[in-house]
Amino acid sequence: MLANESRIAAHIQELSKCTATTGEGVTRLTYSKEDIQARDYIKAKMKEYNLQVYEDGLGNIFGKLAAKNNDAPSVIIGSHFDSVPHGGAYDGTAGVVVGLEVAALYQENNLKPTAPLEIIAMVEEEGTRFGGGLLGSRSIVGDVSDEDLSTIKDKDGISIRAAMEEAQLNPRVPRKREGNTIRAFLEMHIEQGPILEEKNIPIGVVQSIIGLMQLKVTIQGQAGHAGTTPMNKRADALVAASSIIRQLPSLAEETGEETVVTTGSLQVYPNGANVIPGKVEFTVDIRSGEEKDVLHALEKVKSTIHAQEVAGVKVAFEQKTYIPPKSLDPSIRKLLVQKSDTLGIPSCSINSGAGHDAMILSDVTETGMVFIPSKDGLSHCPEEFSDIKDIASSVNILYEASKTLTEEVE
Ligand code: HGY
Ligand code: MN
Ligand code: MN
Repeated sequence: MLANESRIAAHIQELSKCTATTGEGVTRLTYSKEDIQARDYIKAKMKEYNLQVYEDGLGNIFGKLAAKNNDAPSVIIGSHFDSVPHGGAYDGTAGVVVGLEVAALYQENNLKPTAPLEIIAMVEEEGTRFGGGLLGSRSIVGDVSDEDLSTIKDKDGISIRAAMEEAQLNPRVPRKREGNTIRAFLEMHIEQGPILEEKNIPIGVVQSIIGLMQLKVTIQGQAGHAGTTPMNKRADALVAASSIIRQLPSLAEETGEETVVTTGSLQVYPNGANVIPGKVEFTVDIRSGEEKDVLHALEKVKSTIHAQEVAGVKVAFEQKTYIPPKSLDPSIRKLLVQKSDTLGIPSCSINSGAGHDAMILSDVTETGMVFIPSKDGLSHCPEEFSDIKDIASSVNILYEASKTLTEEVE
């Protein structure tokens, strides 16, 4: 029995309705009304597929299929279900749907694995609400402390703990999973770039994931009247910020061809048309396949920022995230290629320019990722699209790989 394309399409369709911006892409912030809508759907489907459902101390959803040896380390399949603002219907969601469909295939084929299969839907991978990103997977490996639940807050000053309680989730439940309780983690994700489509290959088996650094920069100037303040008496925070930002593209090019630097978010305070900006906050996202290039670019960004500290302008920055480049497990990669070949599905090796939960979980367990093509290489926008046929192919590969891994119990 192979993946059921209409069931997959229905999951994608139903989850795409869980958005705060209907008609303008998917906006699903962690613990929001839309998160709860999607969460309820995912939990209902997990129960339908005979999974025992629980939510951990950050709100990650797990669905566990009972096994002959229920205490053996689990094979975990899944991804994240939060989104960027006005994102697409496939980023993260498609990987959760793949997990659900693998569970449905176990049920349809009356399979009781020797070691457990767990399906996972993780929160806050994008960092859209609480900043930084990859929070759900970082929590699973033990990187999120009780204090973080109180100190990490969204732009309205609501802490993770308060937001969880508001969403009827329990922050007192354990968050960390010991690595020895996980046999392997498998994640399907859309490529979010043009390579597979250009090569006309339906499956990319991920070799490595780019290193990423995210900074939050604060420029403090002096607010003032736009009309009465002479130009030589201003400490304009937005002029300083824009001087930094316009230098970032050449700074990336100088560092190396794989290095990319992006400012994606910027807030101006007090944000009045007739007020000289007193303060500006913006992000700087630095990525490269080589750790030395990420660190080199960081140093250049820091000196570019400090160079703006003149005439009453003060600068500060906070490192929100740093994850070095990660290579994924060669034995899992080999298994995924083998299963693709056996199923007659063309595949190629690919490196990821996007960050993924897999890069965090690869610190504690053997981890593998497969990509499927993104139409026109687009992602993080409403136009994001991937073919159900390619999602179904990835299900069949992960289903076969999971069956092998759950039977390899010592
Ligand atoms: O930013 C990323 O690469 C991922 O989409 N969170
Ligand atoms: Mn994303
Ligand atoms: Mn993603």
